[in-house]
Amino acid sequence: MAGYGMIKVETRGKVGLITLDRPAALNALCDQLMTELGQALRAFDTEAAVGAIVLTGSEKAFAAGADIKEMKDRTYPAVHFEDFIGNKWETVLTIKKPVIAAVAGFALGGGCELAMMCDIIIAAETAKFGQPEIRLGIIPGAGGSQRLIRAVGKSKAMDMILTGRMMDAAEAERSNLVTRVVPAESLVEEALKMGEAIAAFSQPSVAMAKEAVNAAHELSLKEGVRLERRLFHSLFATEDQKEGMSAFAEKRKPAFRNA
Ligand code: CO8
Repeated sequence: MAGYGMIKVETRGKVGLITLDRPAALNALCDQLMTELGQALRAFDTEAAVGAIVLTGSEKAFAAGADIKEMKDRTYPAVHFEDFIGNKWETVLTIKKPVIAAVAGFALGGGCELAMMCDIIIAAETAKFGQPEIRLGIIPGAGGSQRLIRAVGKSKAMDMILTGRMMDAAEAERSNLVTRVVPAESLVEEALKMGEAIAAFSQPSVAMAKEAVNAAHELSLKEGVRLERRLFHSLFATEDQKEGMSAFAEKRKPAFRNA
């Protein structure tokens, strides 16, 4: 896939790898970068050979936030009527395949929010998370105030958002913001390994597992369980359910066909 200027895109085995690549601005998430990221995510989502996506940045920064210089002169009517942020920032939420954020260095403001919109966050020991918008006279605008509290609870979310301080990788792991912390040099390989393990399963079941878990953020327990039941039942219409269960009974490895 060619033609991108601020991201790098490659396929490793069954995993799509997107690397944010705007080093001069610590991967600040400007309009062009977010447009390219959305295009790459959508392309991987429709590529049959890809079963999971890893999103990463550089050693120094996953992303240091939305582009402050691009935002600074915007007026209230402009941001309101253009629906600033809007769909472009939320493309990652529409992706059916699992998206793993592999975070090293700064994940601040919109960068932290982008990581939280992914399905799983793996952090390097060097990772630093924060919602420093308060220091700029604004507040998080891409879901940070809502997603951070769901991950780390009210007191710590308030602490992060009201003081604008950063959280290191160890605190992020203790607080359940990330699933695990790994050495910086093996971050991308670990994320790719996780992606490869997920991609080996039947894609319909992976997509439905992702949908069911994410729905827990939005639905009541009763509605969530009802959705889970419907998704669970629907998987009995797939060949892969027959294959997975037959393979277990026959003591062999399943050969999933994503059908
Ligand atoms: N926007 C634009 N440029 C940035 C950003 C940013 N968020 N972060 C860093 N840069 C630029 C710097 O201006 C600098 O450029 P130059 O060399 O031209 O001066 C270059 O990147 C390197 O940065 P520093 O020299 O500052 O590097 P340091 O290692 O000294 O410091 C920090 C690293 C601590 C990460 C520091 O750069 C910093 O504090 N950055 C800003 C962090 C921040 O406030 N992020 C929140 C932004 S607001 C936001 O994300 C709101 C989200 C709302 C939703 C999205 C709506 C679109």
